[in-house]
Amino acid sequence: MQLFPDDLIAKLKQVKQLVVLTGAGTSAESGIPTFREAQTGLWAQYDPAQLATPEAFKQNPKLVWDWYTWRREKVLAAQPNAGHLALVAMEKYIKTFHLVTQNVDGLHQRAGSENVLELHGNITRIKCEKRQRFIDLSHAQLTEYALQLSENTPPRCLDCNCNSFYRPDVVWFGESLPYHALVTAEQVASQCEMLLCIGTSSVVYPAAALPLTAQQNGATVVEINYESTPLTKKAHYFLKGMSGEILPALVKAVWEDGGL
Ligand code: BJW
Repeated sequence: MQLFPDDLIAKLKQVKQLVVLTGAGTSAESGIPTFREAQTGLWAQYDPAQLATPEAFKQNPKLVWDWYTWRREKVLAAQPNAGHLALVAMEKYIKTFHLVTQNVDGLHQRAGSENVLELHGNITRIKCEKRQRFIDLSHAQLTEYALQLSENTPPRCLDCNCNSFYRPDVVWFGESLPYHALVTAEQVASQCEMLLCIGTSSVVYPAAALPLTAQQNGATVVEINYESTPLTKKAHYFLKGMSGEILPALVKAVWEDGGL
């Protein structure tokens, strides 16, 4: 049985404004490899931080496209895990709840979370390089594009005749984050009473600054991770372990055992 500090339980029972920031570790128990863990199979020889750049796509569009196609297939085959579902439950118990994610897999939304801000885009969408026409590859539209997608890698834009490549609708290193998501995330982080930072290495900015923004504005910062990160020493609480185990236990301990 998981035991949590009594004062943390008491704070969570009272909290009215909560921000949750998630990273790749949140989806690890759904079978999606985290960003920085060793790649497998065909991709073992590549460094993800080298592939997730505009320069890599310019230099070798097929290689980068194929990597994202491989990862997209894993995402579409995956199911939300107990950690995702616990966050759906948590949202119901808290008056103002914002879920900010660095993940591109859409699993929070598929689990049923409603208030999700995606900081780094979504791997199930593609967009053309020039005019940013978006296509959602997880839906029926795919049929229309399937032939072309399979013939050319990467395919070129069909919609606006710009003839540029389609690329994944994700944020690569050196690119700006989606304006609305970032501004809203910074705003809610600066106004919240508590921020939970879950399953992220806390090294990629500006996302890694959100817990610090929250803390500077008086919020309690709780980190959930099975390893320590640059945030660990600064956080008020460090809950060491797997998010798919800790989150359901936390929801049970705070809202489902002791009542509100
Ligand atoms: C578990 C678990 C389980 C496992 N339970 N835990 C300030 C200082 C220094 C540099 C910069 C700065 N500001 C900007 C920069 C540059 C750069 C940056 O941050 N670089 C640093 C790496 C040095 N940032 C940018 O370029 C950003 N753009 C930007 O700021 O524009 C303006 C600008 C540009 C240039 C200079 C200055 C300003 C854009 C960042 C975009 C990041 N994109 C990626 C790829 C997305 C597409 C894709 O997926 O391919 O986003 S990179 C990658 O990292 C991905 C992730 O969302 C992100 C974070 O990864 P995350 O979630 O932390 O995953 P992992 O794998 O690293 O860690 C997993 C963690 O989970 C580990 O801790 C495990 O222990 C844990 N874990 N299983 C609990 N079951």
